[in-house]
Amino acid sequence: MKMTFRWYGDNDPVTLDHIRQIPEMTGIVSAIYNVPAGGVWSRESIAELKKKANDKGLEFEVVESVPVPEDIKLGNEKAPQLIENYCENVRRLGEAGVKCICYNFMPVFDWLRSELEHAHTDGSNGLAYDEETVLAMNPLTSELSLPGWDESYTKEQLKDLLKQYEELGEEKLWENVKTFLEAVIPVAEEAGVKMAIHPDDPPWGIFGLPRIITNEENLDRFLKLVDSPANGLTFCTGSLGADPKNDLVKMIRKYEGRIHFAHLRNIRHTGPRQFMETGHPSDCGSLDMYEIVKALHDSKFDGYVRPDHGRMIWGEKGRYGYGLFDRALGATYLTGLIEAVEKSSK
Ligand code: DNO
Repeated sequence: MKMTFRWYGDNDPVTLDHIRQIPEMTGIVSAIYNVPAGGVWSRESIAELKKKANDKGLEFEVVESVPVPEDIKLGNEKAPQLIENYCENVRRLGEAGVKCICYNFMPVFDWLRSELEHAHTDGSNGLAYDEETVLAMNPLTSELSLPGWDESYTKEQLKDLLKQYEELGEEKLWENVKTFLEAVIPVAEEAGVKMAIHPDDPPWGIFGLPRIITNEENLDRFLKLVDSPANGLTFCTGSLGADPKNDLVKMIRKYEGRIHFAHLRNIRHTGPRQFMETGHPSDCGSLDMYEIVKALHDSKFDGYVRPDHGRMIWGEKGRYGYGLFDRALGATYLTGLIEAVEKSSK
């Protein structure tokens, strides 16, 4: 397993110098951020990002994300050209030595939370989710804005998108993801790139939006749409684990060979459809991180791992979920778990 760290580029308050000093860190997970979803990334910008990482002794083998534009998910008349652009990005990234691309197929919103600075008893704070609060922010019926998304869309755009997806429905979304995979996976195979879809976060539908990458049954269906190792998963424990019905350890063992990237973080269930993000160690939350790492090890997972959302600790003010300190603690804890699991199974 290769330990990696997400880096948001030159505007990220977390620097490559910070990242390289975290023990056992092998590389960054990053993207080209100044091209809107659907655009083609220039070879120069990819090479420049790689060079920046390499100059600091870090690899650049994982991209998170090449975003999938809404037009592809909606399968409208713009989709074929945009899928072609997507394929071109996969080719270019493969040429530059990228081995894994993380992406998602979540309509409109990527992750959703009700609170970005939920206060913990130890004085730290982090992201939290409470279904009732989120539902009260339904863009169709309320003027409240969703934390983290208030600047991304106007109310009118949101309403329009929500309507389009309501008309689309879940089965059509499945068809559209199949069309996408049928075009992209052969290109990825040729480029030596593993595609790794990120689960929906949280893993259930909200505001009538269809969400399909949510549970074992749907992951089974997804992996069969195009049955190739290049069509794989980002196994995000915090996202899938938000639904206590998801048996993460069983799923990891089942998807041997199809998990290419693991986002390892803990959450604490605080009620039905209610959770908060905690420190990474098992005792901090509801997920057994030791069993998760052990299942990855037992299923011969040799892909990329990264700590995921961290809390804000020690007075840090940073990008929500992506500060330095708690993620660095998470990385170090995970490195310890990996060493223990590896040595005890020799
Ligand atoms: C949240 C992240 C997600 C992830 C995308 C992948 O913090 O894990 O935003 O990057 O869903 O496309």
